[in-house]
Amino acid sequence: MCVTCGCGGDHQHTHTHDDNHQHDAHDHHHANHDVVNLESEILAENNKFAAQNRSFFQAHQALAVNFLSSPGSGKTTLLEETIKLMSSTHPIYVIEGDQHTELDANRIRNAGAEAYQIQTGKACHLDGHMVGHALEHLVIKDNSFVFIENVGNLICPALFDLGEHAKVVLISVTEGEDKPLKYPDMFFGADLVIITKVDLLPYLKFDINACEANIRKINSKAKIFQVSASNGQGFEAWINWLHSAKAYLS
Ligand SMILES: Nc1nc2c(ncn2[C@@H]2O[C@H](COP(=O)(O)OP(=O)(O)OP(=O)(O)O)[C@@H](O)[C@H]2O)c(=O)[nH]1
Ligand SMILES: [Mg+2]
Repeated sequence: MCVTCGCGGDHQHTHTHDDNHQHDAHDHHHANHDVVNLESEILAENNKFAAQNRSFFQAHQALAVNFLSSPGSGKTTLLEETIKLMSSTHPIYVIEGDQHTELDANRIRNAGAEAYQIQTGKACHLDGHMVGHALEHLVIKDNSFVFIENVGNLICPALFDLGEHAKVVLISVTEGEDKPLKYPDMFFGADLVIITKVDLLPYLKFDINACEANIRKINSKAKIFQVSASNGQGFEAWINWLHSAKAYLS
């Protein structure tokens, strides 16, 4: 997680070449132990905020969905098209997570939904605390949909419960069918996996059956949809899934 990869802001520490030479096996043992303890503390703290968010969503009967993928898989585009189809009949709010910029929140506003942008700075994932703050900036109506677009990253965001009802993991056809095997934590936690940009399949060597088989090796229960935001393929199944998940709340 971020403690290990060094992108966690407050907990960041850097190693120099000289430092590495001075470490002996004993130091490494202690360092690893400290890292494990720190990871546990961070995740335990996160879980408290996630529980608060979960209570908030439940009190408002708001379906909260956490969208996860590598950068550029099509999270914002999927949300834009979803908002265009649903926002006239359902209140939709989007919490956007990116390291920098307000670009995705602006795209969501242009598509017709309220959005709040979290800029994570050094951190490579959203956490429960950040999402709790974002919720203070949105006046969430009852019976709504709250979509949380996580920072594009297939590793760290998998570890952080945000209090969401469902995790939707996207993988685009340009990424390679091996990604579920290389980043198993992300795919293991998914309630739904959406294979995106399927309109591009005729131009690629991507083997979609192999990709689905790889997802199944990691996660035998998640639903898998094939979707294109460019030509609308798969959107009916996706929107139906959202409504079913929402109905399950009440
Ligand atoms: N051909 C095709 N292109 C798509 C599709 N969905 C998204 N794209 C393109 O993929 C690129 C990235 O899409 P985004 O929606 O910004 O991806 P993202 O996952 O939100 O990216 P980050 O927020 O940076 O992680 C854009 O150029 C989109 O137009 C699709 O279904 N088909
Ligand atoms: Mg985006």
